[in-house]
Amino acid sequence: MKKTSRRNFLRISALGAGALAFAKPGFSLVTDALRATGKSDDCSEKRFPTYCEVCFWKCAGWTYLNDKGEIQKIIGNDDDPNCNGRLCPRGTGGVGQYSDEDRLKRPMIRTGQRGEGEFKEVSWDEAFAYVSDKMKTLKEKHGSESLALFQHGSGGDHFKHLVKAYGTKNIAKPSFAQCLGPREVAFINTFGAGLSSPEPTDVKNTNCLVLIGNHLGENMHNGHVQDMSEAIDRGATVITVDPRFSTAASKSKFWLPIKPATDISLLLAWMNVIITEELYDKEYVDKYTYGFDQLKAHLADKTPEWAYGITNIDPNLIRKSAREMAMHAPSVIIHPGRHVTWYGDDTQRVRCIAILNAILGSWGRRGGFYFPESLSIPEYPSAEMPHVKWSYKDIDPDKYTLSPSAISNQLVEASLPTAKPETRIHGWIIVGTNLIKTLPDRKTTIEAIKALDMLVVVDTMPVEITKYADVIFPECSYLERYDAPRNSQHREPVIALRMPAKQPKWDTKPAWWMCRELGLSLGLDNYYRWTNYEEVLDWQFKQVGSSLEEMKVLGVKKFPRTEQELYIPKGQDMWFNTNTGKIELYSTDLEAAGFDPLPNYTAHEEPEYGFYRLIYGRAPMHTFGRTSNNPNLTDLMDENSVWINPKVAKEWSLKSDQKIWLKNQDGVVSTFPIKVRITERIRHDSIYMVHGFGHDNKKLSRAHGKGASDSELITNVKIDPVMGGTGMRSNFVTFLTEKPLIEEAN
Ligand SMILES: Nc1nc2c(c(=O)[nH]1)N[C@H]1C(S)=C(S)[C@@H](COP(=O)(O)OP(=O)(O)OC[C@H]3O[C@@H](n4cnc5c(=O)[nH]c(N)nc54)[C@H](O)[C@@H]3O)O[C@H]1N2
Ligand SMILES: Nc1nc2c(c(=O)[nH]1)N[C@H]1C(S)=C(S)[C@@H](COP(=O)(O)OP(=O)(O)OC[C@H]3O[C@@H](n4cnc5c(=O)[nH]c(N)nc54)[C@H](O)[C@@H]3O)O[C@H]1N2
Ligand code: SF4
Ligand SMILES: [Mo]
Repeated sequence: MKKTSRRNFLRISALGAGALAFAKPGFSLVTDALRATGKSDDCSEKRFPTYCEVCFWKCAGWTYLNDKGEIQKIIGNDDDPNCNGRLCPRGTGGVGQYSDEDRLKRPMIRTGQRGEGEFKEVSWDEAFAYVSDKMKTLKEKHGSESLALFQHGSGGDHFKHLVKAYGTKNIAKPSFAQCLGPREVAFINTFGAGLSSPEPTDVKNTNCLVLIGNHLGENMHNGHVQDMSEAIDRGATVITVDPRFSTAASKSKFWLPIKPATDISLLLAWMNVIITEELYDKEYVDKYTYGFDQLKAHLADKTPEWAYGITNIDPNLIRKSAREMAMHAPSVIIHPGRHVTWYGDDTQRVRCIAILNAILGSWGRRGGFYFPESLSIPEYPSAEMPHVKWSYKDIDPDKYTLSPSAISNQLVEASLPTAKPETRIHGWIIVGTNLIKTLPDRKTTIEAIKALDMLVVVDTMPVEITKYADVIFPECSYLERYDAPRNSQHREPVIALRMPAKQPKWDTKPAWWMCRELGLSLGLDNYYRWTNYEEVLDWQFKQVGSSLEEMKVLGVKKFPRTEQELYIPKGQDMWFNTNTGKIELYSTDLEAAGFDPLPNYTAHEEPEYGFYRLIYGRAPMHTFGRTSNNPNLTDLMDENSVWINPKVAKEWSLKSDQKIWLKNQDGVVSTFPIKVRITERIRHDSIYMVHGFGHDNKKLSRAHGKGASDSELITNVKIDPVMGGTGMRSNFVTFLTEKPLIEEAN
């Protein structure tokens, strides 16, 4: 990157970051910063379409080369509704994912023990020979089903095809059971439809946005942050429920600093107010919903006074905020959140959110939720996938029957030596997910890894999980490769192309290439009836009325809607994909599966004296651990800090910027110290830190040892009985002001 443009980038993005985190008035600063980062002032350079891989919002953009043929910048594609031509600071900093000198450079085979991080560099041929040999043995010894794929991000699509062709359906993403799984299950069991991504929340048109532990603005879901900023500018109300005074809270009419783990009680009380004061949408409820009478009876005693004792929220504030959302209905969004695996009763909490939206009539209404559409892009022709003898559904057939996806933590448990032999997993391929930091209960993950016959890791960086790999496949960055078409659901269907702007550096390769080569060496030729991925893309684009050539010029293409209206037309009869054909306030499926058909509040564990609840979240300039070594983004934020309430800091005589260690309820001590940030913005019973720091791979020259890892302190996991997700917020920490003895740590 040229010096001048790098300086420019830093100036602009620093403004973005500052505005996001700290600015008081004028949320539009955020928009300005985004606008500034995305501005193209010179179109003479060569540009190549891409979509961003820095987070899962997948904004479409252009990678620009300068006169010397070097990557100069990435800017948003004006036609993309995910970003409206403006990338967030992380997306602009995506160049750093390419330029990072610490990247994995060549295939490697392990020489030391798993976890030690000792490897030798090998050729791709050697790496493929090694892995195909292991995969053949695995199949002979335990069956192809004993292979599991853990994947997140674009590379996962290519590996999914490969492992299905090999003969397994044990494929999981941490973005289900560690992220949005409970939300999808709750919405499917209420409205007959999940939300997926980008969520069809009509933020652009809303008059009232209610954020419950969903910190849009720090959670930088680009298009929605822009929409929220504009909504605030035109006077929309924001209501935030968060034990922390988040950026969103600072823009809110009402901030409800809830006692953590008590949200269900608040949600029930809100519904109690809305029903007893008859503020709900009667016509909508009568016409479209099932179970209103049961709901009303269920809520009769869930008064704001009852909730006050549980949540610490003043009953008047509960009433006022409930009336406010009802006043704007149906142009109101009780936001379903995204990372919702908190306390183990998460499906039921999100059910409360779904029901509240339903009684306010916001589902299928302008300013509430719209009905998104996407294209159906056919798969490139290949042989039929082989039949599998068992899949993740057979691991524990009576459990999690309402879960639509594989559960990563369940696959980990099925890999333990104590697992049932009929459904035991013996080999893993991991693509684009750093399981050591991503899954809670690290001990179990490592125990499972140690028992595997094979572990292949496909990544771009030397991270925690790569240290455990038998073989590492170094993937090139997203700016150096083709991937599958991005097929986003939106107000209208929209597709985007990612193509390389540069040849892959060193000996790195795209995932599609790895999969084809490995597939051929496994004899799976019939699943790879093409030689170059361009053929696949061109064929796929042609099926939907475009072509690779056209997409190289456009980057993004929109298509007309064909299925239904964006919102429910007034008075129209509707059929919802549930047992009753109605929006189920009372869930017949949950009842049949033995769960509460209407959500109930149950109390959760509390911290012991001297301990504080560990809560975590996002910083606007980073995505989890995947950017913590990015040279552009570490310039903006290179470590996390621990937010501590002044009262607590005083009790412990802690000073700002002092480095301390955190120790959890099970005696686990953070490997690295973390800086103290004393702030009123966090409740006295909790501490807060940004997830993704505290890397322990020494090969990360910028990120190693910077800040602390929340993940290693999350040892108490609350499994959601409905869908198997991992509740991660029932962990408590205390402070150590001196470096603990090694024996004491972990
Ligand atoms: N403690 C704690 N745990 C959490 C969360 C939390 O907030 N706190 N959040 C949860 C949520 S919401 C989610 S969605 C998951 C996310 O979990 P992950 O997706 O595992 O998140 P990352 O830590 O970003 O790990 C991504 C890995 O992909 C690699 N990578 C980046 N780009 C590429 C690429 O182009 N190709 C390949 N092959 N690899 C690439 C990175 O180097 C990194 O090792 O984590 C969950 N786990
Ligand atoms: N910049 C940036 N943006 C991102 C990501 C990123 O890594 N970086 N990751 C993306 C991904 S994959 C996801 S899933 C989303 C996640 O984004 P969100 O869905 O917003 O989830 P979290 O980041 O977990 O949100 C944490 C918030 O919940 C609050 N909280 C903690 N405990 C409680 C509680 O008991 N009750 C309530 N009401 N609030 C509580 C915390 O104080 C914090 O403000 O962000 C996405 N956007
Ligand atoms: S929100 Fe930011 S990081 Fe995520 S895809 Fe868009 S530009 Fe990239
Ligand atoms: Mo997530």
